[in-house]
Amino acid sequence: MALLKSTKVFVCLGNITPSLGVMSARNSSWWGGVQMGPPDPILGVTEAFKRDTNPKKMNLGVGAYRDDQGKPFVLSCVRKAEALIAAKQLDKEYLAIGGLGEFTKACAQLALGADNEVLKSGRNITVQTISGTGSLRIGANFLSRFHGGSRDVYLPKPSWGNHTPIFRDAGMQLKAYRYYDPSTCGFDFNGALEDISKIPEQSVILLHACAHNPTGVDPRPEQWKEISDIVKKRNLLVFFDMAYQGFASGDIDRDAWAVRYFIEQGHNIVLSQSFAKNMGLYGERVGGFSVVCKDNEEAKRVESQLKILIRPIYSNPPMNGARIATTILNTPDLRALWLEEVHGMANRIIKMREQLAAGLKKNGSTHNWQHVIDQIGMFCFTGLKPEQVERITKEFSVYMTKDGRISMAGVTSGNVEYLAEAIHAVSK
Ligand code: PLA
Repeated sequence: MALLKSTKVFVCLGNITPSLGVMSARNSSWWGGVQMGPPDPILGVTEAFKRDTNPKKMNLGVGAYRDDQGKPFVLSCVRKAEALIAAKQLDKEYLAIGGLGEFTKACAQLALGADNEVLKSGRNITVQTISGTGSLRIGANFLSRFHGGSRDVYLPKPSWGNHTPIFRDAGMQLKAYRYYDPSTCGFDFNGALEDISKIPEQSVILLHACAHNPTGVDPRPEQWKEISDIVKKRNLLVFFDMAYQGFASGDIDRDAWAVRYFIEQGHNIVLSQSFAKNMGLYGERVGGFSVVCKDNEEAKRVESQLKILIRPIYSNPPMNGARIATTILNTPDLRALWLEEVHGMANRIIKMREQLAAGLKKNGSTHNWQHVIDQIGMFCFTGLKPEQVERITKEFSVYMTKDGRISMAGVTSGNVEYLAEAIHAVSK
């Protein structure tokens, strides 16, 4: 009945205004040439998961932390910060184009360390961005517009799936350097050094600061040192993506080591930060983009152009998440609680890695699963082949990206045994 009614209205409207061309506009099409696109390789997995009715289903696609009951986790420090903010009855005026000043200051301090010379001499500019993705895109746009050297950006092979469209849509040319060695499920250090040593001077190189996505494989400090040397020799512009500070080791300073080391070595890096994972602020979209400059005067000029870039895209960033992050970073007891909670999340993931590897062994798997334990951060690059991924999804309702990456943050003590059984069944 309702349907009939609305059809009537529809027809009626069409008939009332034929002279305005409504009928002909309806019959023709503006978008006939638009082809159906594929689902997103990561977020599309969640869509498929939601359609599945199997009560045992597991979503190990997107990297979103779950507690040991498999529930989305809001950190206590976030809840407390929200209460403090609510009590202040703050206004909702627009933020500045570059975001909340207190936030950008605290954000840069978190990455670089509060006593970093760069901050003391004011030779960085940090703007608030729409989480890590927005930061990467503002950075990519900035490079595309102002990096005189080259439009080439070298990504590790493999890299986070969204890096390619972010840089491509900003007009950069995508290139790659070797990073992962499937035969060892580890870092291809020699391959990386060899490839980086051949990158044309003044190109851009993207480095994952810690907890490399999707492989979970990070260089060791002594390897970072050699990478820094080669990058310097090749005169490359370093773009650090730090989306997981705290998630690799549970220690925010330790996870920022590579970024700080590169700066110490004189690299004037650009840096993307996200608070999605380490504060669990996924949907609040809190992030920062920093450019380390030669001096304060250069930083001022860069700032002016970042503002000119941002203004026609989203004018200025949203304030709520930035207020939450700032309150946590700048309130000593909340900051201490946050550090504890980050540690707790990282530790739970490490425990799940151990239990998964043990479960695989218990099921009689003869493969070497040491990499499940050794890999770092949110993800495990299982080594499952696309056809095995297809089977595990079809037969066990275990959802993951096609490359065999699983989000360890979605594994719990309640489902780790089921996961081990499922992986063993498709890989034996
Ligand atoms: N950089 C890397 C390396 C990432 O893995 C992600 C998120 C981001 C940046 C951006 O995150 P943000 O915009 O939410 O701050 N990667 C997720 C989510 C966790 C995603 O794909 O959007 C992933 O599952 O890979």
